[in-house]
Amino acid sequence: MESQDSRTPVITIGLDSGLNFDYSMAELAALVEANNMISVEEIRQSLDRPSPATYFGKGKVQELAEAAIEDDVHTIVVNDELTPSQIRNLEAETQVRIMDRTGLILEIFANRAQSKEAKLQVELAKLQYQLPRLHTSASQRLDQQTGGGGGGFTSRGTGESQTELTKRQIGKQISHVRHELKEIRKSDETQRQQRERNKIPTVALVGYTNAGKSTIMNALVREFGKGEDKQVFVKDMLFATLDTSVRQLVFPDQKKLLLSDTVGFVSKLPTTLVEAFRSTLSEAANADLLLQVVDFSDPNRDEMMATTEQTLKDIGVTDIPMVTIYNKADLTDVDYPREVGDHLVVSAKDPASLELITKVMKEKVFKDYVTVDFLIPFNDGHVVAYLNDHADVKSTEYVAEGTQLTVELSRTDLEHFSQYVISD
Ligand SMILES: Nc1nc2c(ncn2[C@@H]2O[C@H](COP(=O)(O)OP(=O)(O)OP(=O)(O)O)[C@@H](O)[C@H]2O)c(=O)[nH]1
Ligand SMILES: [Mg+2]
Repeated sequence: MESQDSRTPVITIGLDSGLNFDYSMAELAALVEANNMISVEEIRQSLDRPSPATYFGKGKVQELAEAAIEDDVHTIVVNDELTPSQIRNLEAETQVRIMDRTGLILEIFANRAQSKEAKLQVELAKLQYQLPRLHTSASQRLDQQTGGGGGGFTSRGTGESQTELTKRQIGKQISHVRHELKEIRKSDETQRQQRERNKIPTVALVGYTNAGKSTIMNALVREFGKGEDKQVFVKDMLFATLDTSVRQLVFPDQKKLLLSDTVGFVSKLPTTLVEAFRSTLSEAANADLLLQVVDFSDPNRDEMMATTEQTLKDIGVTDIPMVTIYNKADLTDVDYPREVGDHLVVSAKDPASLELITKVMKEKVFKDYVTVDFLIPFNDGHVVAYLNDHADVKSTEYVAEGTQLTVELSRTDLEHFSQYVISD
């Protein structure tokens, strides 16, 4: 028997401004559940433009206040980012806590963050969200003070300097967090530069949250991860992954690439979060190839793809080649695995699908690899050793002048060893 629902009941409400509204409200309900809450009533209003003071129209706010009493809820979740004064006014009218979409996503991220870096990034986003909102609580305090009959000017003065003080404290905290993040990232940056030098191609998994990115990553690492088979966290929930993981894959033909998995997207991802996670997301920005993973079984997959594309644009990723992976095909009745142009239809739980993903990924990433014949004098035996370790040696023959090899290798390696190429 299921014990009593431990989730906090809330009312969800959104303004229907036309575009993708059903999707947006369904997404809000999922976000609410990801935060251990449950929507017991969904209210909608059609308005062309939100009211500057209360976001919703007067009648709707009244309805909301009554619904809160009737449903006995203490929190109302609004499907948009509100201004500080809208939150304050709505709270005054409804007498319950108003949580906007940004506040909700920040709370989920705060609960999910595991690593030090993720925690600091969420902290930074929260502080930046709070900063312009400080005035609200401070002036509220001020109102209360004045209302309590305190001497007008004096308490106003105190209230204001308090706000200033808190703002300064938050400002200090922000620079402190930034500093700590910078320290942590120094080593990341060194690693990235090292990779740049080694010219190992990188592939980044991107896409909507819960699409199956980490599942694909784990499966590929299990197969091709050389001594780096550390698995990443997979769970059927929103924002399971908040940290970027990078793993090296080495294929049987010696070709190597770096695969990275990172935070999933959701529509209207708060700008403070995108800002704070920019460095984590830069793994995608620096990739040679993006694999966009889509939950093919989700009726909202088109909107989810649009969300992913918009978020990529927001973080400045515009011209990286991309392969779309329609995942979770096992939950649909379409055939898989299939390759249709730049699209793959697969299931991360199916070995043949993983083979197809690997094949396509390699074709794209190693497309400028070339096959050449080398003649390497016996004195330069170290070159033969290097090529055997780092390139796909297709044939080896010993002739009078040295070792003759047919090798498939990257252009960087070719430049290195161009002196040994047999020209005909
Ligand atoms: N049936 C089925 N389930 C899948 C498939 N791929 C992933 N899943 C499940 O979907 C859920 C989410 O998978 P994850 O790999 O954590 O998704 P993600 O894209 O990394 O999600 P975030 O880290 O939240 O962005 C898990 O419960 C997986 O087991 C698939 O091809 N078929
Ligand atoms: Mg994940």
